[in-house]
Amino acid sequence: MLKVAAMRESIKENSPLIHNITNVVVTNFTANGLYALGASPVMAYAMEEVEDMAKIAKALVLNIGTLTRETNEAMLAAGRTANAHGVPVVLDPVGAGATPFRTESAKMLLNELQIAVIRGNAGEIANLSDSPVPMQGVDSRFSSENEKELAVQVAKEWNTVVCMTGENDIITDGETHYVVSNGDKMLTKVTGAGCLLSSVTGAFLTLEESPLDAAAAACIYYGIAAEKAASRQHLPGPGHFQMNFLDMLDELTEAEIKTYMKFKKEEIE
Ligand code: ATP
Ligand code: TZP
Ligand code: MG
Ligand code: MG
Repeated sequence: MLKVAAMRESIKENSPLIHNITNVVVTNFTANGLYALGASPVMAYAMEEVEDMAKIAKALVLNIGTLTRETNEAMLAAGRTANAHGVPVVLDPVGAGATPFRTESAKMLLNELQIAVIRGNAGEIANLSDSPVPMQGVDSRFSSENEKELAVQVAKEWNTVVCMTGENDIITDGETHYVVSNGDKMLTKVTGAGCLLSSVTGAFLTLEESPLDAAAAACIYYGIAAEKAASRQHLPGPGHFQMNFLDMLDELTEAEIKTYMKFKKEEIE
């Protein structure tokens, strides 16, 4: 059984440092979301310091949302240091497939680094396979009847865990998969919902769990917090949802997690 509540308690107790090289859109939301969870965020991008920061972090999150040549190089340097020091690395391939620069950067990082978890929407994950699909900027307009097969194929190809999110989240290492059904459509009305989940996944990766279990637990915790935030009375729209959601990332109780968690775990034949 996945010990989601215990994992969250452990994050709160240890307050792990999460080094984010992320995009300019979501920086503040990501930092606040990590604080609400109980982790300690830092954003550091300069070539002069990324290696020093990655060395002391407990997880590194690479997010290509507003990529530049400089941040691309900084991500590679930080990732190499993290790998050398046993610091787990999450890749969020934001908008992979929308432009060649993004696709090539994501594939370069996957080729050069050991990535513990790739967290992306279905379109982004498809664009890391041999069968590219069109993207509308950072949003996925792609859906497939063979979602599980796609996630498994990409996990095997890059030898990593894939966390492919959407209405259902599919998390797989190529041999086992979780399907997590927690979440709320309001998450698609707030920018950075995916990016923050990637950083929250980084926080769960700091524990003594496999990357597969850590990523699944992150999706469950995050999805329940969204459900609770959306079900609060007097919800005029996405603005209030975003605030409620930060509150719920902080407040969620063990009893609520146990009551509302919705997932399946299956071995792949
Ligand atoms: P996109 O840019 O396409 O919105 P993203 O990178 O923001 O992608 P999402 O796939 O939207 O990432 O996932 C972010 C969170 O939103 C995840 O927790 C996921 O479960 C949740 N989510 C996304 N779509 C839905 C939906 N239709 N219903 C419930 N939860 C959803
Ligand atoms: N443009 C570049 S990065 C970004 C936008 C709108 C944020 C994407 O956030 P998410 O979490 O993938 O929806
Ligand atoms: Mg989104
Ligand atoms: Mg995204």
